[in-house]
Amino acid sequence: MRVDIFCRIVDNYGDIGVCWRLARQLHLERRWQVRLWVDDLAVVARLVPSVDPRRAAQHADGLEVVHWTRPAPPLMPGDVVIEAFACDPPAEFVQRMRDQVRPPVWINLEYLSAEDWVESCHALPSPQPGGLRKYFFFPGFTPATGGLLREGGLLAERDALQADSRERAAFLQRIGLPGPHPEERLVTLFCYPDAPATTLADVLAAGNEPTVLAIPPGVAPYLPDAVRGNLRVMRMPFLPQPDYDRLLWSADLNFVRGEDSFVRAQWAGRPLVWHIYPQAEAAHVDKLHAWLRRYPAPAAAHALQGAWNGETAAARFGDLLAQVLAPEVFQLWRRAARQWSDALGAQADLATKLADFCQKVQENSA
Ligand code: TRH
Repeated sequence: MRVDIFCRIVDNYGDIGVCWRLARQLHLERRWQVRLWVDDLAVVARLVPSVDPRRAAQHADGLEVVHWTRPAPPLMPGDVVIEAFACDPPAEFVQRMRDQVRPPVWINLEYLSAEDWVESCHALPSPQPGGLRKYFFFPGFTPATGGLLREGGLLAERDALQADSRERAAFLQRIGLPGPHPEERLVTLFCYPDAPATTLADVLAAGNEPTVLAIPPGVAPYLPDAVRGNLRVMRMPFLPQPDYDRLLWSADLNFVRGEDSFVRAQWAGRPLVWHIYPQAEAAHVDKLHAWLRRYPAPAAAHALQGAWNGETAAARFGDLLAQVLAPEVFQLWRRAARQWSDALGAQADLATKLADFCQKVQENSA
């Protein structure tokens, strides 16, 4: 199968983060020939250093990467067209889709949500001008949704790293985080600017357990790279995606955000705190609570997520954090996080479901 994936970078890294993983998995596990259209190659190069932002057409990691310019290059559509997050492929390309004797299967890959309505909208067709049909594909947390991105060998690789403390130490050393001594707790921090990260650092510094807080470039820039009380703040480089996954697996607690790092932290099987992407009319609040209704963590860990997202004052976040870090609560959370990951891991993954779905639609239209 030949697939065109369209990715428009709205902001940050989540749009390309999701598209790149999907593209790679379709190529590696389904042997699909993938052409990925992206409107901002500089952002891709951040995640995938082998991509050259100055080249309008290139191959990287087994994928064809095309700069989605306006006007777009006049390429012929393949068997499947996936537009990520309703990004609207160019009108001339859609016209070429219409002109095919057998038009491609057209998918709109939607944003992730744990809300119940997702199940009833997943896989619905939407008629388009000129006889085309576009199918809504909704990622989600239940078997009746499109599932979550998860590569075939991911959980086995995670288990191997988590079981091998020497491998973990060598990995952390390689990415420039020497230390975490075996007795040090490792916390990672990836959040939006309005998170109460100062309170996080204060509570960790005043806590009983020595802690390393690893922060990627640009996040909470006001936190100095220094030792304070029981806290060591360490700036890390922006990592390639596979290394970012390994970092999440290596940590005891991960603060993540948006969509893709949020999913990856669930695959780490370790406690996570989610900074949700803010949306108009506070739509994100319902999304946060829909996920919390599914996420099996101790009550204080639930309340902590709301506080991190600004539902209560930063001081309340600090109190809740101190509560969840108490060893007896943290152990419960850690066990629940692993069980949650195992339960999700027993479901089919998004790329598999999407590829199977496209093949079925294609067969039915033959
Ligand atoms: O960067 P994000 O906030 O991205 C998005 C976008 O804002 C998007 O418009 C919005 O719709 C979406 O969130 C919900 O967060 P996210 O989704 O976690 O994407 C970050 C990506 O960056 C993810 O693929 C992991 C990757 N990453 C690395 O590869 N290396 C790193 O060092 C870090 C910190 C992240």
